[in-house]
Amino acid sequence: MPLTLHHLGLSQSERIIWLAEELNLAYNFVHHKRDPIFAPQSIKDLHPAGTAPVMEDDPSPVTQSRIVLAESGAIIDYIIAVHGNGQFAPTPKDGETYANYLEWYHFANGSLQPALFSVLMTRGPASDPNSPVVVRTLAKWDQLLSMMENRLGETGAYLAGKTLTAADIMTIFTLTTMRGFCPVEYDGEKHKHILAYLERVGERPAYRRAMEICEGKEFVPLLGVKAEQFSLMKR
Ligand SMILES: N[C@@H](CCC(=O)N[C@@H](CS)C(=O)NCC(=O)O)C(=O)O
Repeated sequence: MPLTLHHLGLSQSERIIWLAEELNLAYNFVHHKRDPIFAPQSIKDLHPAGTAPVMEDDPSPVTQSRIVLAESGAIIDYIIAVHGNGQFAPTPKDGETYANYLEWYHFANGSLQPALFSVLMTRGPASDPNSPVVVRTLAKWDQLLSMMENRLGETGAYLAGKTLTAADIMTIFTLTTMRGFCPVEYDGEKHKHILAYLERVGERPAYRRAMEICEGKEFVPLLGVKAEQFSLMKR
């Protein structure tokens, strides 16, 4: 089995396992435990980025030798192109869906994830909730959620259109597991399309399998209005 997918517990590498399960790929799964909240040496040994996900393809059909990749977007593009027959990545022949796909695919790590990360970095227990930085970062997060809410209201399904694409696979971590690090709530009315979207994703067998592979049977994906902070953040 040439493909090895490295997952760091409770992290954005869940995206890659979800994609592999949607594609029904054969792969080796390696779980790395956080140490205590950051990446352990075993991840740093794989790639200078020192972050998860990391993918190894050995031998890669592209180079006939070992390829090691970090960065969710790069790994997703590689797997879809090399092992996935182009599935979940619309192309120009898909018309408007292609344009929407590109925008939302890049929105995930270009805007949404940095926005919630900024909330995490600025809104600590000791921070003043009225400080301009805290207010601004939360306002940015709210604005991006509204944008996504409108889009999901338009499609009634997924971000690029009626079917799942890699744009959704990139996005869901920020809307779910990331909230275990930085609890933000959704509003049942204001975010009703986002909540319906999370429910839709939560019903996908491949998503459920991926979450169980990544975090174990007991883990409950953070798909609802509220999210409890992970215990590893309360040390
Ligand atoms: N842009 C990168 C971000 C990767 C990243 O920051 N991963 C986090 C997990 S969510 C990580 O490995 N953190 C551990 C650390 O930085 O020590 C990607 O999409 O792969």
